[in-house]
Amino acid sequence: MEKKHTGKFEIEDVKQWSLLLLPYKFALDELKTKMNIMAEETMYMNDSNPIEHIKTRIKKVNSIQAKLERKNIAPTMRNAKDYIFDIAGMRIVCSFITDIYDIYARLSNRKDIKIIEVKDYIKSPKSNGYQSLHIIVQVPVTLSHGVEQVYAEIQLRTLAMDFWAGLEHKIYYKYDKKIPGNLERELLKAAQTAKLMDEKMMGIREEVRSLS
Ligand code: 0O2
Repeated sequence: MEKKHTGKFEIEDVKQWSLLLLPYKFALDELKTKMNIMAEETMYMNDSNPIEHIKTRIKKVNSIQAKLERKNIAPTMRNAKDYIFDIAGMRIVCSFITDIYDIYARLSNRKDIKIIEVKDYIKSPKSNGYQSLHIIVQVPVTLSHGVEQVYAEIQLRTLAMDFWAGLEHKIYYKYDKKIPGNLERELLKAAQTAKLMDEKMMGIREEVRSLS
């Protein structure tokens, strides 16, 4: 009898969380369209695409709850909405660092996207070497009951930064979040190499541009 009740409660719970997550999916759909229009327009005007690829994800319910608990906040749906700003996540990968800041400047000038917070891990990389530009935005989403302002996190990084972050992420989980010291040092060196590579590639592009 008790088991049946628990089961029913869980289904209701899952339904409620799915409902909560729906506007975040719509916010990502809106953002994706806006970014694709921006990239296509740039292609026509400058003959180069600032975006290599875009990935989106909705944070899993257990990750949302774990993040709230890490912040010492009760893992409720209300708190998820009020305190977790990266439920909707978009990762934009560019070839060059200048493209990242161009996209950021364009986002800042838009009336339909509100910039809430910026963390520049390119100018100030994390101690492990992690680099990316993180922007928390609010996007209006029109629903049947009206317009909802939905938070999303946009991460902008180069191909080299993305390559590094992808490997570091795998190693981090392989070693259960405790990367051995020698690998940490190797990763830091790799991050510095990625930074040099990004600077070199940018220099080459500028040289080619100045010749044409
Ligand atoms: P997932 O699965 O990628 O979403 P805050 O909200 O400020 O209290 P938060 O969210 O940790 O704290 O802030 P921050 O620094 O903006 O980092 C959030 C996301 O950036 C992470 O999301 C990662 O995607 C990425 N990130 C940050 N630091 C690192 C790092 O050292 N290595 C790698 N590979 N990625 C990093 P999640 O939620 O951890 O995971």
